[in-house]
Amino acid sequence: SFLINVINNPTFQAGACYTTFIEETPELFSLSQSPDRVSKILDFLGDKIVNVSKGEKPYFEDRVLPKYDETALVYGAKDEFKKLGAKGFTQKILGEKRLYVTDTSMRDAQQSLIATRMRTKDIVGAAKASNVIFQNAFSVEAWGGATYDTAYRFLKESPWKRLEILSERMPNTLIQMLLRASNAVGYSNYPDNLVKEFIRISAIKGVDVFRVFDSLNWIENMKMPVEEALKTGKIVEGSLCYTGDIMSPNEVKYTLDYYVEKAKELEAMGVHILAIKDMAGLLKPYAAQKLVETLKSELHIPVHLHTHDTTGAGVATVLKAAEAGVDIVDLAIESMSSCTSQPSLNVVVEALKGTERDTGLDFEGLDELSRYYEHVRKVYKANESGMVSPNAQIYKYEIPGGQYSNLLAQVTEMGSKDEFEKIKELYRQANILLGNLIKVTPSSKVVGDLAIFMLKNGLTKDNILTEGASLSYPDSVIDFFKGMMGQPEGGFPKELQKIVLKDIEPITVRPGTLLPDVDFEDIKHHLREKFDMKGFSDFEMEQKAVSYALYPKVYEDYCTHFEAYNDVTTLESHVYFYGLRKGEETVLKASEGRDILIKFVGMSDPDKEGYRVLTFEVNGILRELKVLDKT
Ligand code: 3PY
Ligand code: ZN
Repeated sequence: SFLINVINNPTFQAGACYTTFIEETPELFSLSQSPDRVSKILDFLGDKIVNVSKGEKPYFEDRVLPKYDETALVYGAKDEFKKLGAKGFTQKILGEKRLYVTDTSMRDAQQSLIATRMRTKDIVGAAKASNVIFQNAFSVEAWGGATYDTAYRFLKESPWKRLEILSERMPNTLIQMLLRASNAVGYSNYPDNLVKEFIRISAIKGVDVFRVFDSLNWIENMKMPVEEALKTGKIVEGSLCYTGDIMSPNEVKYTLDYYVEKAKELEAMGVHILAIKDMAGLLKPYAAQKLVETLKSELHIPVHLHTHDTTGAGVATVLKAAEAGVDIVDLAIESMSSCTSQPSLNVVVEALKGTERDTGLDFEGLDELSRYYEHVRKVYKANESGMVSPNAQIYKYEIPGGQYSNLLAQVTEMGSKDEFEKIKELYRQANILLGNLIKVTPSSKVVGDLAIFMLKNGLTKDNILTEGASLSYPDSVIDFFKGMMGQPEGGFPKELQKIVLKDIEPITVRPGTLLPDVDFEDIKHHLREKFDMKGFSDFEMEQKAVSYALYPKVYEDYCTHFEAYNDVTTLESHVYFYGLRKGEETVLKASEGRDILIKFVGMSDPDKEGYRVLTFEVNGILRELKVLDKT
């Protein structure tokens, strides 16, 4: 009957099985790979070989999974949470001297360093070791933010599946996600019933800690998602985004009082933890000390600090916050840390050894994880931002970690890389024009889009109200001024609002109250009509409907890709991105201990129509494939 279960499993039927999963549980498998699956994978490889990266394919060594003590009896934060509940566990943290740590390597670090391109295979490769190594930590941030969208869009894999595997492999670890309040894991406000459904399913699939933030710190927008997350029984962090400089005598908007007042509102809402989300790395060490000291004296819940190391002051900020009594800090494994990412976990752990804020984490284990990620990161070289040293200019420009590299890429794509200095200055000006905003996804996109628009149209903050009066503005800027992201602190700048909106009337209520509910039954029907969705459970269809509702086109493209090429997640990452080099082999794991060995033998020149003939060996038997050269 066990066998029947496996055979009837829709994921299995679709051929979607992780190599690593199979490697470790060979007893589950007793079916041969279908010939259809092999052909589809050959099509996929053929296209990559011919149409990606002309010339020599880069060479990458195979990964070696991080070692850990497989016999260790693990008792982690998740066990404590299960015993004490969300409130009990978080209140217990308040009484402890130990500095708790969240490892962000699987989410924000890779989002900020390599454009969120890390594939599930590489992420879950670190999971079992992380579960042991982080048993004295608070959590591992592994989901949400940009990971949801990029999984489907660029990696052609399901973010739900990633979450499922992570929770299987990290049973003692709290898995944390970043939720953009009513924007969920997207870039604009979604209908309430969609946000609720997303939260409900995320909790079931394995999210243990929800960090909720709003891109304008508009508490009104955070209420519904916070309440929904609280209903799941999981841990809920209310997060305030940090901008400006509380130590500056010129700071009149984002002052210490501003943060304290908002923090109290979140505490009153019932969140278990208050998070300070310093997404651009603007929180200077002495500001951190002051902010944390003050929040600690005003609140009765733990304070969790999130910062980025863009300026290079990240470790100092974390240590000052630790001195001031912060309860939990976000850090990234060394080889995934610094610059636009989080400060280094390894160095903070060492720095606090023997002090009363000792994290209780073991350096050797962290070092092992660092070597693993260092190796894996090489495959994603093409997505590195190119930022190699810290940048204190960020204090002036206030560009979030994840956006910095994105903006650079956008400007490079426009063929004006030399204008990056100009763009940064225009970003600063756009922020002033928009009324000095909190800048974080998606409000940061509004500022970035306006800056690029200004560059393209020769506008500055001094001439936009005249020269820019008759232009049509980017959608994100229009949406913002319409009030579709919420209400910014201090209101909208009226003159620019009029120019951007022309005759459109802005709203002043929470956008979610105006958006019509999503019809999930209708979506499921649509998906069943369009794609082969036989054999999925009701719950699986609910996940798919949510994915479609959040990202209709991206999700459909993913389904189309799946039908054309089948499951590509089992391929090694360098093979997924670049195909095979001449003579290179890859193994498709199959049942009965029978692996399928695919070797790329060579290819012909293109014929008159542009087709090349590729020769493969599949388990030693020659197979030819015609592939259109689109380059
Ligand atoms: C996200 O929303 O993805 C972020 O990381 C914001 O800082
Ligand atoms: Zn961040």
